[in-house]
Amino acid sequence: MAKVCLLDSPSWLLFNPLSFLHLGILYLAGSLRRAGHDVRVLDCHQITAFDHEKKQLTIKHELLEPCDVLGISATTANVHWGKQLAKAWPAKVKVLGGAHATYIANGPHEQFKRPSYFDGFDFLMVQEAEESFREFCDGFDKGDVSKVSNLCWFNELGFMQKNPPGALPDVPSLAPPAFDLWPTPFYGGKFTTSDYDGRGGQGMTAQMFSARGCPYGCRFCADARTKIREESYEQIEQQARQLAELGVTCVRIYDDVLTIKAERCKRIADIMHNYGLWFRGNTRVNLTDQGLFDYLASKGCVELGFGVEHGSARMLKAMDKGTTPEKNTAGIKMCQDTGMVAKAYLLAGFPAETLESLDEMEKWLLDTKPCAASWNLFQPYPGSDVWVHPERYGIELPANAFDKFWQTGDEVTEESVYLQLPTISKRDLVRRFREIAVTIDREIGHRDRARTDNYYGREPLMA
Ligand code: B12
Ligand code: SF4
Repeated sequence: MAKVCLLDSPSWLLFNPLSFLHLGILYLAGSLRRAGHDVRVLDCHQITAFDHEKKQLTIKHELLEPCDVLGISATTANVHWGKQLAKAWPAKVKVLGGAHATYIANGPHEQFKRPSYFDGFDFLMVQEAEESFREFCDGFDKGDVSKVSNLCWFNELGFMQKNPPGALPDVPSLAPPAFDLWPTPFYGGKFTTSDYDGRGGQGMTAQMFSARGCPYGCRFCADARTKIREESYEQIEQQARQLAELGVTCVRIYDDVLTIKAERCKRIADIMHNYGLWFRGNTRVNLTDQGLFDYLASKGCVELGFGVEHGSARMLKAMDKGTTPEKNTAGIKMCQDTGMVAKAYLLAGFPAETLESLDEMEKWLLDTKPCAASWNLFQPYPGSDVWVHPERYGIELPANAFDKFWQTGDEVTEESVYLQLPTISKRDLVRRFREIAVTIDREIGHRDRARTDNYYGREPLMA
């Protein structure tokens, strides 16, 4: 059976690597293990270090385990570092999977399907890959991977070749994510808002998924208008049990919209409660429900994150959010009344942004005062409607799309603003972005620091 090493691409600049495991590779590991393959999961932040001044990744070469198949995951924001790791790895065959590979290979823009954007890898694999990657590893053992579904590669002329797509995995029959293979110790704490500023940086909370897909159509999102596919309650319970046994006390349930079915959401809350797990989830303000929120709070839900995005009704319309600033305020208040942390995810710089709309954003924040805010700059990530149809938004995707680092985090500069919008200059956008960040720090106090600030200078805990 193939020896397989799986890991994410490093994200030192993007979020706090001490807080997030990678669920996609743990699902793959669960399926490969069930099929009898010898799987190792690595934490990319244990085998690399980062020089923040020079923005350079250092690889700890002695920790790269030789293997048959190397599987690396990446989003558009961190694929750059994944390529670097792949080039250095002593593996017989190297495969890139995850959001970036999927949305470029399945996307409409031929100019981005270039070998140089994927160098270091022998193959790309698109879509959810529990079954196709298992097929790939089986094929490796038999010496033939040529028929594996969802597989892509470049021919000698540099053109992308693609095998036919496979069906999406049947979620209710999937093996559970192999949480026990995750090498970094978990953090046993509640991880509430106050932890953003300190303890949150000191260890892993865990993530779970109870369902994949989202029926909504937000135009900046790669998951928009996808079918919901649910795990069974038994599967969810299996995940909760495994996490509790590993000493986890708080879990982020990363379903796109956790509260989409109120009764199901209550059953999930019961399961978490029965295993002594605090949890957090994400929702939308069109799904606010006092009874549900009270129930969640009583069962140990410590935080709900709302995709608020903006304080301007015009901008919410441009994003096709289907919400209004007033509804956003009402949803946040309802959540706050239960004692749960109400976090607002916010997005600046979407096409049609103006100085006036940024003023509205700031005013909304000051009037509403969510408990915490995740303050982000829009980038047209592959998979989103803006990426697929830039012309509809009056923008152009620059030809050198991936020569630039795609994630800005707290370090928003004119350099890091990827798009030139016709409605606001880069200079004004950056200036107001920074000013509003200061407003959030001053008036709300909890910008989502689970990302960068906490971990500078710290090494991940070693198992
Ligand atoms: C949880 C999450 C996060 C977390 C944790 C990230 C992490 N370490 O996993 C946090 C909050 C840190 C985060 C940050 C960001 N995220 Co995020 N995130 C998600 C989210 C909601 C869930 C990911 C997940 O666990 N999915 C469940 C598992 C089962 O699916 P999966 O990871 O995709 O894995 C499957 C397949 O992709 C494939 N696969 C994955 N890896 C591999 C590897 C191999 C070898 C193979 C063969 C297959 C394969 O098989 C897996 C099993 O089916 C997704 C949206 C979503 N619904 O998936 C966005 C998503 C991945 N994030 C996205 C973005 C844009 C970001 C940020 C850039 C946001 C920002 N501005 O800061 C950062 C960058 C992070 C980074 N690592 O680069 C986009 C990516 C779009 C793109 N083109 O790359 C997504 C798709 C959101 C969206 N709908 O637009 N994110
Ligand atoms: S942003 Fe959230 S609600 Fe909107 S389409 Fe994406 S996952 Fe669905």
